[in-house]
Amino acid sequence: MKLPVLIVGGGGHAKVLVEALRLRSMTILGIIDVASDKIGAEVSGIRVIGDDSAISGYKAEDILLVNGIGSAHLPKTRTALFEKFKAKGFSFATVIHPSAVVATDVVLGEGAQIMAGVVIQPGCEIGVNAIVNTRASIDHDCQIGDHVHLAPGVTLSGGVRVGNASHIGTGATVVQGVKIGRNSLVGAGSVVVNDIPSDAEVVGVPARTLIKDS
Ligand code: JB2
Repeated sequence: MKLPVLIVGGGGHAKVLVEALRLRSMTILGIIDVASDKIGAEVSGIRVIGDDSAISGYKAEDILLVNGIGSAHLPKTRTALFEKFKAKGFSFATVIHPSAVVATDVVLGEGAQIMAGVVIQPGCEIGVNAIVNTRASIDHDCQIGDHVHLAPGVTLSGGVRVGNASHIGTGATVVQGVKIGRNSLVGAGSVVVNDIPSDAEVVGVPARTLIKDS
C-alpha cells in the first residue's frame, strides 16, 4: 500500500511535484510552508496546512515526505530540510514522473525526484534527495551524488560522476567520463570537458572557473 505524502515547501518546485504525484495516483495530504502568507492558501489545488511544526502531528510510519524545495544554485536549504526530517525519523518518497524513461537496473536513492521527460540509461546510480529535472538526459554508468540537482535539459554523456550537493545548471552538457566534485556549481549552458574539483564554480563553453569581481 502506498503511504500518503506531505509536500514540504510550496513554491514552483512543489507545483511540478504535485503534477507528477497526481499522475502516480499518490494521495497528497497537504503542503507545508514556512511563509505565513501561504498558510491556508492552495498550490495547484493542494492546501498549505501549516509550517514545519505541523509535521509533528503525523507519525513517521504513517506518511512519506516529499521535498518540495528546489534551487537555482547550490541545494543548501533542500539538503538541510532532508537531513532535519530524516533525523526525526521521517522517510522521503521517491518520485518518478510517468513520462520518464528509467533503465531497469538504475539505482535510485531515497527521495530522488525524476521529472517529466527524463532519460536515465543503464548502470546509473542516483543519490538520495537528488533532482533530475525536466528533460534531463543521463547516459550509461553515471554516478550522481546525494542532493545533486541536474536542472532542466542537462545532458550527461556516459560514465560522468557528480559529487554530493552539486548543481548542474539548465541546459549544461558534460562530456563522457568527466568527474565533478562536491558542492560545485556548473552554470547554465556550460559545456564541461575537463574534471571539476569540489567547491568550484564554472561557466562557459568550454567551462572554466568563474572569476568574480571583487
Ligand atoms: O525550511 C522550509 C522552507 N524554506 C523555504 N520549510 C518549508 N516547509 N518551506 C520552506 N520554504 C518555502 O519554499 C518558501 O516559503 C517558498 O514558498 C518555497 C520555495 O518556493 P520557490 O518558488 O521560491 O522555489 P522552489 O524551491 O519551489 O523552486 C526553485 O527550484 C526549482 C527547481 C526555483 O528556482 C524554481 O524556479 C526551480 N524550477
